[in-house]
Amino acid sequence: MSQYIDVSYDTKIPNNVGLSSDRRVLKALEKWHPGYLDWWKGSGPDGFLEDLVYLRTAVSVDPKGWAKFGYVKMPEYRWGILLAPQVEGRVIPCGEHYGEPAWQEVPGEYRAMLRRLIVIQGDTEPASVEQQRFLGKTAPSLYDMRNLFQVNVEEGRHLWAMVYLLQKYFGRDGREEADELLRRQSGSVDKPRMLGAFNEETPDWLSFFMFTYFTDRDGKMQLEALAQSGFDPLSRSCRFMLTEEAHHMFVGETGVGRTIQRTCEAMNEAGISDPTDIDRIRALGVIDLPTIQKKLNLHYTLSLDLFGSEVSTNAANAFNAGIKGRYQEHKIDDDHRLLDATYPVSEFTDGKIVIKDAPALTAINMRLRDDYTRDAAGGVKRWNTIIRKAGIEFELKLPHEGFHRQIGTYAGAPITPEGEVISAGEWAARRDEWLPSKADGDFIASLMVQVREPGEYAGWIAPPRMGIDGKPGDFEYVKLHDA
Ligand code: BYC
Ligand code: FE
Ligand code: FE
Repeated sequence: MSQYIDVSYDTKIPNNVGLSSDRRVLKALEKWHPGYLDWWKGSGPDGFLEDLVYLRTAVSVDPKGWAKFGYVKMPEYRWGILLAPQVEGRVIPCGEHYGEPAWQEVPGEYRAMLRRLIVIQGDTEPASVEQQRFLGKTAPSLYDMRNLFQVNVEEGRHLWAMVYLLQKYFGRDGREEADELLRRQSGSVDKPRMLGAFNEETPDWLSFFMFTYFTDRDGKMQLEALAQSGFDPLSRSCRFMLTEEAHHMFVGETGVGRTIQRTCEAMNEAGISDPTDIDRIRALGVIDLPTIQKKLNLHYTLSLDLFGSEVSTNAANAFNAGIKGRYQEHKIDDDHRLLDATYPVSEFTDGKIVIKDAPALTAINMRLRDDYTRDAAGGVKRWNTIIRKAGIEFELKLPHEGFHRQIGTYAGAPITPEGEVISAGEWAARRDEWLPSKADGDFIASLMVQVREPGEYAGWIAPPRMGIDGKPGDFEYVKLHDA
């Protein structure tokens, strides 16, 4: 089979999968496309259909130089089907088929499991766009607005990636699932999105940055695990999606970092050294560090829930089938079958937190979550460096894994961010110490105003250190049609 590196533009849908000679799938995608555009117009960025946005579009799947930048109206963005190049001689990296050639077609016995994972992955992508629908109206700069829209069009492309797999490999029920992906809606009562965190609101820009830092990072970990799939088309899709994911987490990390930076600067300018002097700090028009910690607590814990239960037969089955691997499976030095191995898992029983050894095969979710927590800790360290350099005494922390959980062993357990088990009554009474309250939300909302002069930034956030694509500070990242 030939390798497709460059993207072909000979059909309406850019691709490197030879779509022009695959009439059946091309027709299915062309049939799905208008519904996608309707969804984008009705559920995507609200009020920005006519504006020119400086976006990158993939023109190659070569890790060097795959992107081209230019002004595009979002509904005209060229969403494409892009797979990372096929690896010659790739084998199934885990489970009972370990070492057998990777599947190029759906293995019949795992069809339902595979379809379910692809549908769940696909469901999160449009969900995040829906959650972020109204943020353009309060963008703190054109630079940030552009980054939001870049993330949005790429999540749209991730939906295309999963829809392609469904339509190409799953026939009629794949096409039905592809249609359903446009019917569910984030936060809907009748037809909600499938996973908890994707039905929550992203009400303001600090939430957006926390979401892209913490929840897109769940995306990264899940994509890493699916990139290890023995079903090669899924592996190749996810490998390419990961190259885009890096930018989403960059937006999150730098967004939170710039928010912290501005708060620290404002405190220093005003001679306030106590980070808990919240009223005086808020009067400066910046977000106090304790409130930033609360937002962190919320988005981190919602994201932990996305890993499923610590002990899971679903996860064991997927691993054993060779459908979903572990993070960096190929770098792990073990038998890749986990026949006798154990892994420490947390358990909340009789009001106590205990760590037990469980069969490693059933602890796949817990292990991926642990990898996630390590990965997420890096940025928190860098945020703390910003605070320390400003000479302010405050440290952001990832809360305990048992705090504010809705899935798994800790679901509903009254545990503090420090990991202390308390009574349910005390937890409820102290909730607002740890998670954003209505008043916190109202305050943050009061700072959210759209800034649309090139090179200018809202008062609560510092400018970025560098532009996108090497552009100067006053670059007009979005040309607003009503400007
Ligand atoms: N909410 O055995 P269990 C991204 C369900 S993010 C609601 O504990 P399993 C992105 C579960 O479905 C990455 N339900 O867990 C980020 C099951 O229900 P059924 C998305 C939940 O199955 C930002 C039952 O509980 N990709 O890409 O091992 C922007 C028992 O499940 C939740 C993936 O997630 C929850 N949080 O693991 C844009 C990868 N958790 O089937 C995009 C594909 C569990 O018994 N998905 N349940 O009715 C998976 O690998 C797995 O489905 C999960 C759950 C890891 C999500
Ligand atoms: Fe995505
Ligand atoms: Fe993402």
